Amino acid sequence: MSARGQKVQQARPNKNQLLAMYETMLLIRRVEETLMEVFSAGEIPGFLHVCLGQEAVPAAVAAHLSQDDYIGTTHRGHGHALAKGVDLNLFMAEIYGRANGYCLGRSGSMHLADAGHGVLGANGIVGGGIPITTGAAFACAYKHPGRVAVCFFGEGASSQGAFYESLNMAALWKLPVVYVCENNGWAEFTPQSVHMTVADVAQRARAAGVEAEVVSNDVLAIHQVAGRAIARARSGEGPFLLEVKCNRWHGHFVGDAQKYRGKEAVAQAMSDDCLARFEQELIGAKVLTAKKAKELDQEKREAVAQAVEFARSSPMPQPGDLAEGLYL
Ligand SMILES: Cc1ncc(C[n+]2csc(CCOP(=O)(O)OP(=O)(O)O)c2C)c(N)n1
Repeated sequence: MSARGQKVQQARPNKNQLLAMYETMLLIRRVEETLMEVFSAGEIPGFLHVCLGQEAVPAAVAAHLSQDDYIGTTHRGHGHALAKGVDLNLFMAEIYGRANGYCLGRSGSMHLADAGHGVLGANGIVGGGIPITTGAAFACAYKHPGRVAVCFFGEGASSQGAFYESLNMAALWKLPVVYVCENNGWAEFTPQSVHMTVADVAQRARAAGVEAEVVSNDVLAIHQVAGRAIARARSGEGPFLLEVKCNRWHGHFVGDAQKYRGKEAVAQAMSDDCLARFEQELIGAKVLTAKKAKELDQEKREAVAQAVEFARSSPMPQPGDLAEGLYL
């Protein structure tokens, strides 16, 4: 319901919006595949967590956001930042730890942030983004009515105390925040059944007085519920939690062979391909042709290859610049 008591209707996406979501998913897919490759070849320091198989969530949710809305994200946050519109070259340079990356090469993958696109930051602390994004929602309500904050996290993060504290406060103060839980069934090497007593994170949200809904890993289903949730939040009706049941295709981090998961279970997870499904739907609906899909794929591959070249040829940070950007 809107502030005036009318039910908020979510318009179906038009052809351009459908194609834009498809392109976002395709870009995320090609970026993550490439990052797996170059990380495995030893080109990138630190740890890397990819979101292959989960591309529908960032694409569908960010389709409702504008540049000055905020997002908070996680260690598995590349897709969220890309969907929010960050520059691919500066993104790649940051992941490579280069001086011209978004955070001068100091954050890498797990703390990548870009204030210009409202990306409050990835976070190596599980659940750490939840209170930060809730705080940004308070700032929206206080200083910029009409703006929203969206917080992405995994089901593992919902067992952190900060999750309950944040949702309680958001419900109490009707903050314009949408919590998006990508429930891929695994927290590192632990299946959900071992660390949670409830099937749905949505149950936890409702206990805090936050409305919640569970959807499958389907880009249009996510787009519809996210649209309603974000419109409600914008009009002052308070927080919402959207839980997407999805699958983690690969190990927790790049290099984790996930021996703790049977081959059949992995194959089963990988059969849930949100991008391939969406592509077939778009072709069936005559929004896309197989030829156009190939062209777009080539375009994304070239853009990613060019960003990798940009990052490789970018300068390393210098020790003497360490204090640059700090408040002293
Ligand atoms: C406070 C904290 N505890 C533990 C860890 C180690 N850790 C890193 S990722 C992770 C699991 C996160 O699972 P989930 O929130 O479901 O996200 P996913 O990895 O599935 O995307 C854990 C326990 C951490 N980084 N921070």
